[in-house]
Amino acid sequence: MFACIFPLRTMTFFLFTLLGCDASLCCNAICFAQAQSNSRGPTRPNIVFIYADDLGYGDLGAYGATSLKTPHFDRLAKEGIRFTNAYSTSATCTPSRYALLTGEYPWRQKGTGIAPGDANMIIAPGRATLPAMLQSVGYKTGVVGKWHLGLGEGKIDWNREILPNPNAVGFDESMIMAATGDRVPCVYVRNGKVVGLDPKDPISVQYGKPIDGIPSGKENPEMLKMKPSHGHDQTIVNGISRIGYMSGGKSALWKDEDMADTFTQAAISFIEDHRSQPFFLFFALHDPHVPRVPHPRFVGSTNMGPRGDAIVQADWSAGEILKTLDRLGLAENTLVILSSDNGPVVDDGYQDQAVEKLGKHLPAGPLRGGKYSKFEGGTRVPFIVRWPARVQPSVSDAIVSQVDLFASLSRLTGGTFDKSQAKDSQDQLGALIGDTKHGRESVVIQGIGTVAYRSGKWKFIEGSTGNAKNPSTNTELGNAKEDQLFDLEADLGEQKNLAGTFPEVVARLQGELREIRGQ
Ligand code: NG6
Ligand code: CA
Repeated sequence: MFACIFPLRTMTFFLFTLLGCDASLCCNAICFAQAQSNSRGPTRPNIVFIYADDLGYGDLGAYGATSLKTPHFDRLAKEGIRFTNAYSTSATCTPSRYALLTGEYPWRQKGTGIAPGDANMIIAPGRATLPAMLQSVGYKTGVVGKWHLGLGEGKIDWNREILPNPNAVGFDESMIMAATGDRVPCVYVRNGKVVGLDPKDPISVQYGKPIDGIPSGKENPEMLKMKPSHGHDQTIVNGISRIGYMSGGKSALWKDEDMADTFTQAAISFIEDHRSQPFFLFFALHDPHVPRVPHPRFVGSTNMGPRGDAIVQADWSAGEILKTLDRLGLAENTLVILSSDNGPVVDDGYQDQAVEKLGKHLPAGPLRGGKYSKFEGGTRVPFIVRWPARVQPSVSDAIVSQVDLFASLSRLTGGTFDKSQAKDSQDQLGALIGDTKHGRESVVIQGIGTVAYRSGKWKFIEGSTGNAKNPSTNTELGNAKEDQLFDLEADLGEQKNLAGTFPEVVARLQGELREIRGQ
């Protein structure tokens, strides 16, 4: 299939070059042309980004887990590059996704915190995005799964086409849930329209105020098959109470047990439909986010209860994608990236035995903290890159951030982007495909709201008045009154605060961070 596409593309690039173009486009064209002549085969790969939700650094066999088996994730690691110093920008979902798609650190923009289920589109249509950049160089782009970046404008009418939706920010196709599994509305939205909606049973959604006559976890706990441990006591859907209130839409409500099957099938269909052209699939799994309700065939696949079983289900979803690429003969020239939007959490609001059955398993592996945290467990995430046609299997300690995918994939595919918009995205293509073991010099990471900074081996967390622990999830948030400085090479678990011993390093990192933040 690439045989007929590449010559045409190459000609287009040379034409651009002849006619004159801006410096970055020329560079991209030249880089692309160089890549074209690489004897190792075609270079403009399909791209599949598999984004698990709340999957921790220690949750995969390839990263040391022994209490559960993740053969498909491990296969990716064996056939690709396993990164040990890769970061999501943030320790929660919405900001990490914002950064991934826009190439901008989320804390630069208001309104990028955890979005409610009725939030409006956070990424403005027309803004430079990773999928729009890929679209502009001929990729077919699709998002399947968890969106959590808002929809529509003003009060959303879930009974009509919702505009704007992901299709307005660079995706040709979208099959999503609006926010999270634990937030209403509990329906799928395909290309802006609620799937399976009966117009005679319209959907109403509201946050803050209950809807009269609709059962809630708070008022009707006897109706629940899984009880909340904190929060999550509002409208009941499928025997599980959620955050927010909704009524109507009975025929459109999802069944949590079938969600992984539904999304995985949609992802497979996208690949099948676009097998003969370059495509970009953003496959955003819901697992293992709460509520953890895996399909019955995965129940009991670990001794860890629903959290472990949901991880095995996530691994299965990834495996189905790999199988599809193999079946269609696309594996060789498809760049598959696996990562997670933030670190792990054990009790995130439901009584699902995650704490009781954790046993010896360490969801964040050797790292301190987890989801919501400025310690490494919050944002240092699994990150694997497989591209058989180009990438040699290895382990890389290069520092990379998900915010870098925009610039890096732009160089890879010959696309251009507005550096003033994607201002934090660094071209780390060399590190990502294993040409160098050297990545970023430094990276800013975000806990809940506030940020921390890593430069080389040093990690700096500025003193603050924030809570040391999230009392509900029991996560250490990384906050302390005094400044904290850790040597991550000697002390990966961030136990020994060296701020008093190396005040000059604290001062340097503080200055660098201020500069990056533009203060
Ligand atoms: C929190 C929820 C948590 C989860 C999180 C978002 C409560 C008490 N906790 O507010 O359960 O939904 O938001 O997670 O409501 S994320 O991975 O999408 O960022
Ligand atoms: Ca998440």
